[in-house]
Amino acid sequence: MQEYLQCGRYRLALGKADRPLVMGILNITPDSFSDSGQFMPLEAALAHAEQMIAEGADMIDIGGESTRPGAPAVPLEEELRRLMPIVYALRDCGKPLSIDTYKPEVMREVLAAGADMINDINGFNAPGALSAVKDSDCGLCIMHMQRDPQTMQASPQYDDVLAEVTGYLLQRVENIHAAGIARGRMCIDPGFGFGKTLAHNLELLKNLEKMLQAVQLPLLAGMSRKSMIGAITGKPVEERMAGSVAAALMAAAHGARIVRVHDVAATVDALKVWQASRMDISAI
Ligand code: 7PM
Repeated sequence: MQEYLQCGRYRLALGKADRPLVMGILNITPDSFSDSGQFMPLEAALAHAEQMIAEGADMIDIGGESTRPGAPAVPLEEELRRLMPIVYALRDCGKPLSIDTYKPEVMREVLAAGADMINDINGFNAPGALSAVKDSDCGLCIMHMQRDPQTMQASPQYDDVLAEVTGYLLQRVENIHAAGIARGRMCIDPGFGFGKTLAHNLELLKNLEKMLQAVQLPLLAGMSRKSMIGAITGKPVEERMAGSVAAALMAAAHGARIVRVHDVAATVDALKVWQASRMDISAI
């Protein structure tokens, strides 16, 4: 198994004995501030990023388009208008910047501005996505999604969710590699909640190591505050921190090397305790 992830200006160590890296979610879509209807002011976004870094985030994931189930697509110009000032303002923050986008034009712009990783919920399937990332040294997060954000949660169906998601990721990794992109730049993501029922999500979570065994690439897990946590706990989105932390720990225990979370401080604490409990006390 690959022990590092090449990520633009950074080569991230993902050692097996260590805890997973924590990717802090910086959401700049209007939905995250439902009362205003405005997108997040630049100062608020920067303050949030700095806070997550102070809390121990290893990388920052910036999303300019809501991928909430049923959400309408955001036009290219609007996505760039939201993202670019933040990318410029944060590029020297000392942590790798990941951009959550599936649009090749956005990939090109943010990479030219200094972004280190492209996190594509669409698995780099858009025409032009691979050529947009090829000539940089950026990291790629390759995620599985069934159908698209508008329709994915209507009635997700699989004969064998683990085999189908694993097979998809294996095939994408092969295609992306064949396009001339090194495996050392790639990580995979089962895409929790992206065209999956609770049963599908749990089947994937319980079997992450099988997926890792098959694909042999670092795995990123994103369950933070998602409806699967709400379905298990019966809690609304603003009360899902403890459930989300538990999910991040379980993903770590099943071999995830990066966890994508909103609640950085709580997750880092929990992962430190998890890590400490796995090793000799003299090593702390
Ligand atoms: C509204 C609802 C906004 C849901 C955003 C979301 C993942 C991701 C997202 C993930 C990777 C969220 C989602 N989820 N990228 N982007 N993996 N790689 O809950 O699971 O954060 S967006």
